[in-house]
Amino acid sequence: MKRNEADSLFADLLAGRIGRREFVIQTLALGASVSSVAAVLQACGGGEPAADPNVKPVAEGDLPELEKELHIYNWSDYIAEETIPAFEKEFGVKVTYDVYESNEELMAKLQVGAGGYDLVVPTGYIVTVLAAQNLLFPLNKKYLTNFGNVAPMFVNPGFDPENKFGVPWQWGTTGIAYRADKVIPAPDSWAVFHDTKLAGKMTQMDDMRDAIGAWLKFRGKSLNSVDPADLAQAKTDAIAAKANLKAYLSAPVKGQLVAGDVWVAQLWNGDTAQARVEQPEIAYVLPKEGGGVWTDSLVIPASAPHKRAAHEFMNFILRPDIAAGISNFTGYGTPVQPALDKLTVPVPLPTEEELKRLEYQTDLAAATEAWDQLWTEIKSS
Ligand code: N2P
Repeated sequence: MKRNEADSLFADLLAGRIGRREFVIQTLALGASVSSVAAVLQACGGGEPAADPNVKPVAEGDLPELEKELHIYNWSDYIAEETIPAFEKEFGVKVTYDVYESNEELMAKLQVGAGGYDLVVPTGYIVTVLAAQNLLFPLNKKYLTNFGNVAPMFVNPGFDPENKFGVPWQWGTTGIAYRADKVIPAPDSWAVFHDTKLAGKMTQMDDMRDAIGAWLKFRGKSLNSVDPADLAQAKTDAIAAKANLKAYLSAPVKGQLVAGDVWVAQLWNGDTAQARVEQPEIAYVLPKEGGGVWTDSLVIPASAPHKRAAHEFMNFILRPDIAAGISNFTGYGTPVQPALDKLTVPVPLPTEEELKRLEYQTDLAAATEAWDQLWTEIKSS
């Protein structure tokens, strides 16, 4: 086992930068024995007993009776109009539904304990972060009788082993939306954001992982890189692009693409498909250098007041007809296998060839601070 890395994980644990669970996973990956890791945690005292990642989570005790309320916090434009009313009617539960525009916005709310939410929808790598901070409630699979509908590629994901905390909601990719009637030839590279002829007509996403990640891919690097040289180059590329950007803007850019105020936008495939419904000239491309692929999951905050209703909603959206209804509105892919042939505009699962060009975001762990700093420097440049 490498001593320096273990020491730095230990320092991260003591400083609260990583949780006990993350500490266990990472030190075991470095080759430490289960008993030595347990001894370290015992010496630290406090907290829960360390979870052995090799042991399947045992079901918790029964959940209470179905509560009459449910508070959901989700990304904007990420559900069908009929989903909530149908759930309220069938289960007699009153749903409060709020929206956010980025994982950062969601994290900020959860970390200060605000909101009183029962269900939130973080991207995969954020599930890892929230779980390590003990902010999530482990699912009681007994109440998820429809879990068998989940397509195999979404079962037991790396970011959430054994689906201990999350049920997949939707998956998608991060690429470039553009107005095919105005941008000729069509863009095929992240380099389009360096094209001064399009200055003032372009946006990148208001999300550090996506905005910086694009510039790492542009140089053939991983969008999870923590190498200082890669990040320095990404900063230079990002600042050069920023001179041409109208704004950093995520989902709300759709209106501007439709209106023709923005011609090129870094965006997700589904939000692009939603804009295309209003303006057929809006197209989408995955740049030749590659882009991001992600799965967002429904998870229950540890502090959720209505945990039974949260499980019931999770089980509800795993029904094929409900899942298909959601994807038919959002334009994103469904992780529910028997919903696939019910989509009005098919979003097939990614092929092996596509997956080669795509990369999943992973937790940056101790390097998050360096990325935060870089993003602040880019935005204030
Ligand atoms: C909803 C898009 C959310 C996708 N507008 C981000 N992972």
